[in-house]
Amino acid sequence: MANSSRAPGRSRRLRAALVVSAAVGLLATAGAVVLPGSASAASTLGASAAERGRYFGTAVAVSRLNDSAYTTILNREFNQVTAENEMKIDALQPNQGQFNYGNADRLVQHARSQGMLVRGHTLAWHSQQPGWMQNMSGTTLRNAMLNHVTQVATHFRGQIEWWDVVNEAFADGSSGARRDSNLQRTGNDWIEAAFRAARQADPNADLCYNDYNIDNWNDAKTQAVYRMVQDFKSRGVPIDCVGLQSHFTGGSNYPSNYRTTLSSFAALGVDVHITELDIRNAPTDAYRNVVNDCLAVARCKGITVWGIRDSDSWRSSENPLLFNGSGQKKPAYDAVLAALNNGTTPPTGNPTTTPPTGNPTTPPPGGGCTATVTPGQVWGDRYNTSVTVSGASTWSVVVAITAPQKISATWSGSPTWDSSGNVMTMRSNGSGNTFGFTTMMNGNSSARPQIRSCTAG
Ligand code: 9MR
Repeated sequence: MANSSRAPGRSRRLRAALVVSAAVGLLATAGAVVLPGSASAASTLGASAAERGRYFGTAVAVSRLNDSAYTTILNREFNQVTAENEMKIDALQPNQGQFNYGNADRLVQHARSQGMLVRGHTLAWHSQQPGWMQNMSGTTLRNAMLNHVTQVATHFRGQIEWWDVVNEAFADGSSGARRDSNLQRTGNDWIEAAFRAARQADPNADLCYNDYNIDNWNDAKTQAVYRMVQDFKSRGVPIDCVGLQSHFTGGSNYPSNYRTTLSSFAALGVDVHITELDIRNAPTDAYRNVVNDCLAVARCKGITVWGIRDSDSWRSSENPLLFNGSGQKKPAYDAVLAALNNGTTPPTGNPTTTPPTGNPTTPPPGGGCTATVTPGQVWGDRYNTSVTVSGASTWSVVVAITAPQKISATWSGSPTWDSSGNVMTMRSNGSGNTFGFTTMMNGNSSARPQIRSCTAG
C-alpha cells in the first residue's frame, strides 16, 4: 500500500507473514516480554493481531466514512479493509467500457492514510453483475469478464494485498458441483482463466478463491473447493489463497471442525483468510473459537469481520458483530481481543532466534514529547516495533528505516511518508499513545528503526 506500507513483491510478504514462532520466547529475545493478560497487552484488535503476525480487518461501506463515530472505530481498531460493495463488478463497470473507480479509490486512499491493508472484492462473480453483463453469454461474456479482471487489477496494481479473484462459484448442498451461472456456462475453465488474467495484471497481489459454507470440513461444497485448489496447485494455475467467508448467520453455525478445514486448505500450499466473519447474536465462545483456530494455523493470515457495528451489518437483525449500534464494544469484542492477546503464534515456522542487534533509538529531547521504542516480535524476514509517546496527547513522531528494509504495515496512528518511502511521520489518530509497525528486513537483518523526533501537537 502506498509508497509506504508494502514491501515490494508477492512472495516475501505472503510467505512471510505466515512464518511464525513461539511468541513469548521471541518477545523475550527481543526485549519486550508480553505475557498473556499483562499490562502491556495490546488494546486494539489490529495491534494485537499484528503482534501475532496477522491482520484484523473489517468490511467498509464507503458512504459511512462520513460518519465520524464509524470512522473513529475503524481507524482505532482495524488494520485491514475490504470494500463491502464498492469493488464489485456493477460498481466498477456500470456500463460496458465505462469504469467508475471513485468510491473504491476513496476507500483505498483512506486505507493508505491509516496504514491498513486492502482486500479487493471481487473481480469475477455470478452476482452483482451490471445489466449489460447479465445479458451476455459465451465467448462475448468470457472476454468481457477477462477484460474486467485485467482493467480493474491493473487500475489498482500495487495497492491491493489480496484479490478475491473469483467469488462463490460452487453450488450449495450435497452435489459438490459448480454453481450454474452465465460465467460457468462459458466453460469450466472460466475460474482458472480469471486467475491467470489477474496474475498477469497485478503480479504482486495474492490471488484468492472466496466462498461461503466452506467452513465445515465434511460439507460436499468444502470438499469440492478443496479439490479445485488441489487441482490448480498441481497444474500451476496461479492461486495463493482461499477465503472462508464464515457467515455464521442465517442458520449456519460455527463447525467444531473449522480448524481442520483451515489447516487442510493450508496444507495444499495456499494461505487461508477468514474474509467475512459475522456470527448470529455474537456469542463469545464462537468468536473466541474462530480466533483461536486462526492463530493455530500458521497460514491463516487474518480475520475480517463483515462490518463494524450491528447497525452496519447486512444482517443487522441478528446483531452479529463486535460493536453495538452505539459503537460500544460488545462481550464478543472482549472475547476476540483476549483471544488475540492470549494467543501464542502457531507451533510451526522458522523464526529468527538471534536477538536483534542495533537497538532502536529514542529521540533527542526537545520536541515536547518523548518516544520510547519497544522491540516486538521477530520473524525470519520481518519484525515488529512499537513506540509509546509520553508528554503529549497529540503528537507526531518521525521514524527512519534503513533501506532495503521497508515498513509493510502500521497500526494505531496515521502515517505519511517522504519520497524515499523510508522516513515515516506517524501522527496520533485518537488510538492512544502507542503505535506500531512491521518492518520487512529484505536481506538486512541487523538495522533497526531510528526515531528522529517527537513533536507535540
Ligand atoms: O454485505 C453486502 C450487501 O451490502 C450487499 O447488498 C450484498 C449484495 O450481494 O452483498 C453483501 O456482501 C456479500 C459479499 O459481497 C459476498 N459474500 C456474502 C456477503 C453477504 O451477502
